[in-house]
Amino acid sequence: MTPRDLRVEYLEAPIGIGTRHPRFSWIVDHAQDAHQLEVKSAGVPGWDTGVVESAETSLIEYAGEALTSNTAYSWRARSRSGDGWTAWAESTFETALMDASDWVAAWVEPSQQDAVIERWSMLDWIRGLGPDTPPEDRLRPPQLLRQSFEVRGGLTRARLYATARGVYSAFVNGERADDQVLAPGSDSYEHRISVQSYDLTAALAEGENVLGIALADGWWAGRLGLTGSSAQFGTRTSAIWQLHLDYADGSTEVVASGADVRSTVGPWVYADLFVGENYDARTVQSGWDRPGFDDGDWMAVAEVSYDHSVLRPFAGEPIRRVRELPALSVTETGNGVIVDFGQVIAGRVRLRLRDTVPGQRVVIEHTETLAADGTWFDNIVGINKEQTDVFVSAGQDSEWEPEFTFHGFRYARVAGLSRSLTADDIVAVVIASDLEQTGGFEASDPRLDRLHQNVVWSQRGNFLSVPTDCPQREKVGWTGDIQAFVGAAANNAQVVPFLSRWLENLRADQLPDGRIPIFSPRSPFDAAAAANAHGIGSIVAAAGWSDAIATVPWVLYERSGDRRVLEDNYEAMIRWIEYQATAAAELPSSLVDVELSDERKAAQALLYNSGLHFGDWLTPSTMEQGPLHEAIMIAPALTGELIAPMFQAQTLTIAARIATALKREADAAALAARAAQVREAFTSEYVGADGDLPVRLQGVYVLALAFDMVPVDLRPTTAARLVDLVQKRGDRLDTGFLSTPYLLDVLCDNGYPEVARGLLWQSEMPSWLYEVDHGATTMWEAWDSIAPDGTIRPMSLNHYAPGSVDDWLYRRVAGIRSTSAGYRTAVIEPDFDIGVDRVSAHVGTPHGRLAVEWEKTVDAASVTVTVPFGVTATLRAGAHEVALDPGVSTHTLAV
Ligand code: RAM
Repeated sequence: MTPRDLRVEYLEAPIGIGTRHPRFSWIVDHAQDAHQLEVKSAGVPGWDTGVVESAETSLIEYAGEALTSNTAYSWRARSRSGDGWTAWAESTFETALMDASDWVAAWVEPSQQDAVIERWSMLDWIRGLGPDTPPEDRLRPPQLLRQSFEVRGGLTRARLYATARGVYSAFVNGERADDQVLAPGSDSYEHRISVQSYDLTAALAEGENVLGIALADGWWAGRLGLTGSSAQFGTRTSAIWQLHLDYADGSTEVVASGADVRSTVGPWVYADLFVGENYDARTVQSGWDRPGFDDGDWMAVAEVSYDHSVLRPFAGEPIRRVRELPALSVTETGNGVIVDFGQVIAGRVRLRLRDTVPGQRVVIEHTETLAADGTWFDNIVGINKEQTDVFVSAGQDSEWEPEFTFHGFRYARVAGLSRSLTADDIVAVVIASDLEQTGGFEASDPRLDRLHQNVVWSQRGNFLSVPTDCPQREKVGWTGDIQAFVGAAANNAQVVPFLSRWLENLRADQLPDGRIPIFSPRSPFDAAAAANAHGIGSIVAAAGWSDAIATVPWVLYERSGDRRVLEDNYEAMIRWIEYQATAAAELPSSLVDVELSDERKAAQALLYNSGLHFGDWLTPSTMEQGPLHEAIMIAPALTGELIAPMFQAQTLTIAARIATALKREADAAALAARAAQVREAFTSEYVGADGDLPVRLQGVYVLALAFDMVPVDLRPTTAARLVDLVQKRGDRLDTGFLSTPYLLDVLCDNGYPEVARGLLWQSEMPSWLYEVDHGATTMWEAWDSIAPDGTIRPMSLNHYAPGSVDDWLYRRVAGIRSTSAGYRTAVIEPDFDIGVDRVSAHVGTPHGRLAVEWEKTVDAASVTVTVPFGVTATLRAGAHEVALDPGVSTHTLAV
């Protein structure tokens, strides 16, 4: 059997890769003892590894002659086992424009652009301020850009490289250039802008051809973040592209954006990621992106001399329409038609319009939940959070879907139609970064299945260009959220390319003093806003948020074995560590007026425990105390001082492990020694002789145990105190963003698996199944986003962070655990006492799918495991251990 699933940088036959050292992977269905790999391109000396005596099939790094830009390569691999060599398996890849010097094109800027600057502060948001004019008076229309060019006969290959300061869609000769949406995605545009690659060979014809670009504000100039301020990166949109044409006679041509490009305003009144889109079909100029169209009354563009060095070939999967959901119900109200799609998503609707008259205005609003009585309710408050689309009809039957916006919603309300809407007239279009879904979890309990599905949906809704907090209120790449969720995310999908690209942004956003910001991309506007704010708005870096620079790479490495993700982020995490060490000199506010012994001073000087942090954000019991904007400040105040040094120690430990993996032994030893010092200082300052901690909140105990902040001999009493806290809350959790990922593991690891199981099955608020029982279809931001009496908090219903429990379902309930990087070794250790009869789950490993299915009867359990070649797995149940052979095997165990 030949190698299968050939990948370059995780992708099948990618075009437009940007690395000079791509890695090659494949999967084999035998025990490989050697491999051989060849890479070739016309006219370039190839690379042949020769016979390599190695079982490795994953991420084998290219080490041939330097790859050149805009070049097609073919490669092949074969694998040897006891049965001899396989046949060769073949695939291809292509490079993008890898160097700034490859760019001859100019950035082109449509001239008719009124600057739209709306600046709001967090205080404005809290005070309920906002614009007092309608969006059509404040927002501006997207632009169309058009370039006509000639193609000769004998074209063999055409590749377009394009991007924008804004969001754009590319069209060729009247068709879309491909199926991606909202390109180039969100980036830290000051430092890097992703360039998309398109194969246009089949789309071009001999003679005149036309390239069209529709260009809107997007993340560059549109409204964004908590405050809904606009123009956070820049005020004017622009685009750049370069089309490379190869002919059969060996000649090449380049069509580049420049002064010959024409522009005009498009058929949109406005389009904004937050407010929504307003499209006036009466102003469509049909044929604008085809040859023969007269653009005589369009305007000349301006060339802008931006630096080409920010241009980076896009890596990973673009945003696409990943699925469509039918309407489950359509209900006429006196005030529009409410459509229920049955699922909270990120996306928009596609609507069929009939019997309209010219100028008829159809308005589509979006929300995640209705009020308890079924009436329309907007759960997202804030400035510019309208999530409302408008279609103005030209009087023709048509189908319409917005182009440059997306919303977080389950329900749409449509008003302004001339005939009643049927379910056939409308679908919800889900958009997301189109990651390969590699995992799955199912149990014989529908509530657990729903919980898992809710996590998957929140992951889908928030893996949209960058990992975001929520797809309707902020759409921001909060570091703490992904820090908490990365483990779960990595089971469900192939997240390495997506998160590696985001980490590149995060590193670009690192401050010169080493601080890793609380979200990325971070704009110049964000930096200025933090500098001018007081209190929570002034936070730039924070414990548990900034630590994403260590946690995310480490978890990715654990699951994928990808060392590059460690190498790339190592220096940045060390700089963050050094920042913490320097900031440790400052005393926490609780100690500034306290007389300290020399010993205590020395201990305090090691601890990063000053400054403002989000702490164990949204801890349930703290949220019960007062109005929302006051309640959210309680956990930061109570837990910041304790939690910051805990993350400091944990990040040092993770960095030490990373240094070991990178064979930086001296660093590893130094980092581990510093971690030990921090832990010792923490113990002497905060851990009582009886294992008690100064703040009696579950999350503080959970993190202290998870991060080894408590000396071994005190662990049992600390754990007992945690259990006591759980019981005092009526066997319910009381953990915030940072501690929830560790809660159930800590209980299991300290001898309280039955308490962990009880929390999983708890159905009273706050609990995971409370949400499920109350109709949740995604994970909620707060455990009480919808209270038992139906009261809805103005909070998001689509935040993946509390869905970190999904990782526990895979690791502890199904029992699949990677025990060395990239599942080289794995343990299968199901929890037969979890309270269900049957579980099946699988994850994608670098070696193929690792799956487990178990079923329990009264006193026995039957476990079927599918182990790919390349994974050495052990089945464990209590004291019982079985070494698993590759392939499928079934085991009956007494339990
Ligand atoms: C909220 C975000 C996010 C969280 C920050 C601290 O507004 O939604 O989830 O990380 O605040």
